[in-house]
Amino acid sequence: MTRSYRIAVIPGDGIGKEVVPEGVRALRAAADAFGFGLDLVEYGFASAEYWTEHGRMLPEDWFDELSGHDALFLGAVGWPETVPDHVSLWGSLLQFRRRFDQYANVRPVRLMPGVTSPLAGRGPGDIDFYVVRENTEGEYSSIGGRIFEGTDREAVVQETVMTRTGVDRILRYAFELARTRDRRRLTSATKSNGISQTMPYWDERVARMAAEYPDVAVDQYHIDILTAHFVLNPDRFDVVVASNLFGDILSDLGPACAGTIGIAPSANINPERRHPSLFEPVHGSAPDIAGRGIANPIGQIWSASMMLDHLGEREAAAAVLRAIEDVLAGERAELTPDLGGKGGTASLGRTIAEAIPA
Ligand code: GGG
Repeated sequence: MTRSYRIAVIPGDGIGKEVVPEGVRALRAAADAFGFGLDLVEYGFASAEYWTEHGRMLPEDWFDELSGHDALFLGAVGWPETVPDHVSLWGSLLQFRRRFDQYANVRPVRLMPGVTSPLAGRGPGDIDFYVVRENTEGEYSSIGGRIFEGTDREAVVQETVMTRTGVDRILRYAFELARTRDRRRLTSATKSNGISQTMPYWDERVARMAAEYPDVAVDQYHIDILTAHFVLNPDRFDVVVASNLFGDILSDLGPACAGTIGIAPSANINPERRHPSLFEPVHGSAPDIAGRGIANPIGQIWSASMMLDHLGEREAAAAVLRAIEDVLAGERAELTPDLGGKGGTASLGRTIAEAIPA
């Protein structure tokens, strides 16, 4: 065996703990089938349990510890009963994205065979696009504060930060992705009619970069009407590039239009490969269904496929995705309830792993 990858496995909270083992099962099946090695190191931090024990989400040496891995494989973070959501997210996932400069959050949105879209008359092939979300700045700046707390004059401010470097590099990533696609179309999410400083700046940078990509057709929509078009005309989109918050919202709405958020994967990429990239499903920890064994593991398994692709295991990545497609198109009863089936997390995960060719 010549190739081997060291992967940090971080289940996190809630259904993260249930779907991550299914992602790992698919990874192991792919490694056996395609002849590469895996050194999987599981970490219990970035979870409510860790917070309860240590009063923080991550150990002090987390950056050095995780830097030694080829990639990070995360489930979900958030357990509001124990830790306020902004504390858990800023104490873990957002630290990973920032410190490892994972500035491109790539989220495919695809109506898969066998999955029913809630949008009338849509079938496989009708919805197939990417949301490319800026992942390190924008509305998620953490700059702000409160004054006059507890008085009638109580006030709170939070700033949006867009840097030229930050905007240009995510736009370039999205333009380059659009170039690899048949339709070569890029849509920019804006709100420059209402947000009068940052969004006009975003639009200016889009226009400037578009001149470098004459082969890519570019349009832009204000975020409000863009969400309507996601529902009414999802076939219009190919690559959608958006700021941190807009991208977060669009990448939940897109998969919901394509049947279920439960299957949606994401890759938090450091394109320069100076740091490990992170792979996680789009969904969160879902406290409402955690512990019931019915969470859909496909978002996690598809994220495993994206991780393999990033590591250069292209055939293995394609085989995992094909296994997902085959199972989705097969026996309905095996699927989890969000897909109309009667199956559970582990049984669906096992079925997909067994469909990865040996
Ligand atoms: N698996 C993704 C996850 O745990 N998401 C929690 C969440 O709320 N994320 C917000 C974000 O991605 O900005």
